[in-house]
Amino acid sequence: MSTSVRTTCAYCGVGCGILATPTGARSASIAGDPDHPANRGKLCSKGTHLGETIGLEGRLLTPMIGQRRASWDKALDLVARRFRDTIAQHGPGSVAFYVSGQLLTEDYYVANKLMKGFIGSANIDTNSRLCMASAVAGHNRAFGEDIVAASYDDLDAADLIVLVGSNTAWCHPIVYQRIRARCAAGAKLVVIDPRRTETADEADLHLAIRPGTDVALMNGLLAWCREAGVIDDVYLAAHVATPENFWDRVGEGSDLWSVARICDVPPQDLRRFFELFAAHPRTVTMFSQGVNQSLSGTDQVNAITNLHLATGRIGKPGAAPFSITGQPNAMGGREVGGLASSLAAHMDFTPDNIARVGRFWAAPNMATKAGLKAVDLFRELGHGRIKAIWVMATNPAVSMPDAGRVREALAACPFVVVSDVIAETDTSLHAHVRLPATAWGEKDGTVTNSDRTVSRQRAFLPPPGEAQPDWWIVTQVARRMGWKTAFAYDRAADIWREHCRLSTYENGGAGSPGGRLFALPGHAAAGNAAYDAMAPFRWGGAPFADGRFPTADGRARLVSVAQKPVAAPLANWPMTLNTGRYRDHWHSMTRTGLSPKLARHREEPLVEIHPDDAARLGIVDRGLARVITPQGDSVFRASVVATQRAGDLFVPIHWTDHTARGGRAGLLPRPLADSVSGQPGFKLTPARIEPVASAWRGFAVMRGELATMPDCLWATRVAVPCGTAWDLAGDGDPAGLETLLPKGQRIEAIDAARGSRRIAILSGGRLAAALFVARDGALPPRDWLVAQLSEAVAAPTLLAGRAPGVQVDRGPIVCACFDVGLKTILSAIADQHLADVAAIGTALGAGSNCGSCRPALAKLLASEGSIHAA
Ligand SMILES: Nc1nc2c(c(=O)[nH]1)N[C@H]1C(S)=C(S)[C@@H](COP(=O)(O)OP(=O)(O)OC[C@H]3O[C@@H](n4cnc5c(=O)[nH]c(N)nc54)[C@H](O)[C@@H]3O)O[C@H]1N2
Ligand SMILES: Nc1nc2c(c(=O)[nH]1)N[C@H]1C(S)=C(S)[C@@H](COP(=O)(O)OP(=O)(O)OC[C@H]3O[C@@H](n4cnc5c(=O)[nH]c(N)nc54)[C@H](O)[C@@H]3O)O[C@H]1N2
Ligand code: SF4
Ligand SMILES: [Mo]
Repeated sequence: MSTSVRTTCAYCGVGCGILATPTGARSASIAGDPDHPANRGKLCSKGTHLGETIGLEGRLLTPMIGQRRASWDKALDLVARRFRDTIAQHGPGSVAFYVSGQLLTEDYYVANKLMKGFIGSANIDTNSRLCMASAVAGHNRAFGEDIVAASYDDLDAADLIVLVGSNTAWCHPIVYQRIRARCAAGAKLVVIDPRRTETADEADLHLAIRPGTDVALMNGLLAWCREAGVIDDVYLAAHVATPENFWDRVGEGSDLWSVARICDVPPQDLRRFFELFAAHPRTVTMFSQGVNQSLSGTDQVNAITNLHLATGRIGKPGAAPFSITGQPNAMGGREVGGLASSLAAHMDFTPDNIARVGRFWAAPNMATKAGLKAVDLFRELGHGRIKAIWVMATNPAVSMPDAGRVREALAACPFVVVSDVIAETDTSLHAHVRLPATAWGEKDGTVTNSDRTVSRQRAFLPPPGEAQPDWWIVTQVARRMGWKTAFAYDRAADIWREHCRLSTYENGGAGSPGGRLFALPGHAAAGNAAYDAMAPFRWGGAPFADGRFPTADGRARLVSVAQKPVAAPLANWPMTLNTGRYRDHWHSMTRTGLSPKLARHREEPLVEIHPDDAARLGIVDRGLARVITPQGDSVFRASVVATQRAGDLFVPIHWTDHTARGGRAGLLPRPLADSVSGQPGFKLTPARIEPVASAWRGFAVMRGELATMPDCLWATRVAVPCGTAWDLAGDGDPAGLETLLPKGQRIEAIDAARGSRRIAILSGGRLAAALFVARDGALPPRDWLVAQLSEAVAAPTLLAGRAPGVQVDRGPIVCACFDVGLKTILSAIADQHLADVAAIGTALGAGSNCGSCRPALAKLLASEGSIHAA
């Protein structure tokens, strides 16, 4: 019998502990680790279904040079040689690494060391630039070091939780459950988000502010606190440096009425927020991408830190600003210094730090200044000044702003290396060399979550094919570039120990010259067995409890920030485009796209639009619409919803050229970034939208994958049990699609009058594929045909698209764990008089496992309740 392995979830920065029990060569059962402090046994829908994503489908299993398999020796030699030659010819600034918060700390450490200490450039940036850079810069400005001031325990002690620009219910579901538990005990929840998300739905107060007006809101609150006597003058005098004229600047235009006008929220709601804030000293303000991903991101972060410092709500239980991180190891990346703007171990590029790190590494070529930040890095790539780039564990062709230009830049770059676990991504299409990395479940190392808790990711599956850990790949290249002893690690634990030693090296702690709070004392001495057995631990304890900050004078800083003028809508670009995440998908879907269960929550990329805008522009719900910005355009399916503000659009970031013909959010944002942090403003892009008519609609279902992306207006893929399903629409003749179908016995029904064509391909008596196309739009639901893919003998009614007899349409899936559809839930609520989420759980199972759908169930209950009350 297999024993369980304790590891950490592959997805978000909540950092939930997992017990993985192998059940076969490539399968495992997944459960929450009851002993992990981040989740105490719970998992959300994504974590729960990790077991569905550990097969070998789509994996890169051998090194590839171009389209040919290569030995590791050949591939590594080639990478080392091309980097060495490029550096010799054009200098260290002509090469770059673009890495990721999905690397483990050990991987990250060696990549950073190689670039900044040995190649001699700081051109290593990470996708955390797109994610956390504004929080890092804001922390540095306010506290003197990138310190997350809170822990999850603070949520348990808070009386008011303010979520700013964070769809926590979808993106950090287990933290959200903790917040809900605290609210059940009486804490208040305020959500500040232009969209009425499921997170906002359950809040005591939702402020649907005009996008990009967070500074005005927070400054308004600060000014109001001053009037209301909520400022902690004693704390300020003892622990905080206040710039000259700070209060005058906060006061400018910050009266309640002006702020309500700028933020476009009802003054009474604003007042209620201010009063809630005043009444609850134990406030946690948690923020993520609605704050960070802005051209004013750093100012927005500091508008929040200002509030907490000025009211003394920091360093006390239940009171802190809390930057919640996105990726599983976004924090570990910050700790090793993986951003181009930091050096290593929370040190920046001062001469003392450069000398110190150089001494520690015995480095021959220390970088002497910050490197190129992601947006600049890809711009320089496009200009031909970066001549070799190595991309690890990220998909910039999808996730960078202005991704169309990023693709062109990658295509033109003389030497592109991609380390990934997946063979074909939108980025690796441009790679000269592809290196197969071990994936979650196969790799071994550490990650740090949002609240500074370090946990082990442990292997519970053997590495498939020739895949190798990222740290191994990097050190092999470093050795081949000539730095054998500096990269002579045998195992991840060797790197961990060195990372811990650097964290305490010449580090007298906060307040001492060169001192920093980030330190991992005691861990450098851990032997291999201790590393393997390492229990989760949080570094930094409860920061700032003593009122001392890691600045030269030990004081925190208030930072003067002012709201940028809100631009009037532009003639050609009257709308603002917001981008973000779905509950059950992760980024470019290389993992979640494999799970039929996770696919069901949102099967297609939708553009959400307010009903007034839709009516004015002739856009209909479930019709197609093209979103256009100065950068590019992409087609989405329209979702007309009152949860959007009028004038705003929202699209998800998850679809790629491998999963859709449209739905490409990355093509749309501008390559503009916050001037302090370099983080792109993904949440606000001037845009317009227009309806798209199609001559026909259709779908395909098949065992396995389509050979190529259908060449039509709209095609989106979803994983289904035993295969894939495609939603299709187009102009012209749909007949071309038939060539995509597999070979086999073909049956078909054509109704020329109605323009409908139904084809099924049978193989060995089983359904292999079906293609249904209709000009009049009438198509049967595809669920039954999908189910036929799993049947040993195909039903005789294939071309009817349904079983003989009664049909049950479950509607879109709400609960991914128990596969319960919207229509099933609505009829159970009505028929069985279900009154609360728990009753739905008892009746249908929905919501009783991971809990990710509980906010959606609550919303359904509320809407049903209002229907019955009416
Ligand atoms: N399901 C799922 N979970 C994830 C991920 C995933 O891909 N899928 N990714 C992980 C990663 S890497 C990250 S970074 C996190 C991100 O987690 P979140 O930050 O919660 O997610 P987003 O959907 O990007 O954006 C959050 C919200 O910001 C709002 N917003 C937009 N503009 C503004 C504004 O001007 N002001 C304010 N106050 N709000 C605004 C958006 O409407 C959106 O609802 O999620 C992590 N968790
Ligand atoms: N428009 C818009 N764009 C955004 C955002 C937004 O809100 N709006 N959000 C931004 C944010 S916050 C983020 S974090 C980024 C995320 O964007 P990306 O980092 O580009 O997204 P992923 O799909 O997670 O890419 C991870 C890649 O690493 C591979 N991989 C997984 N595990 C490993 C491993 O162990 N080793 C190696 N070598 N490879 C591995 C996966 O197969 C995948 O190809 O997107 C950013 N882009
Ligand atoms: S909240 Fe969900 S996705 Fe995030 S770490 Fe926990 S189980 Fe994984
Ligand atoms: Mo992120």
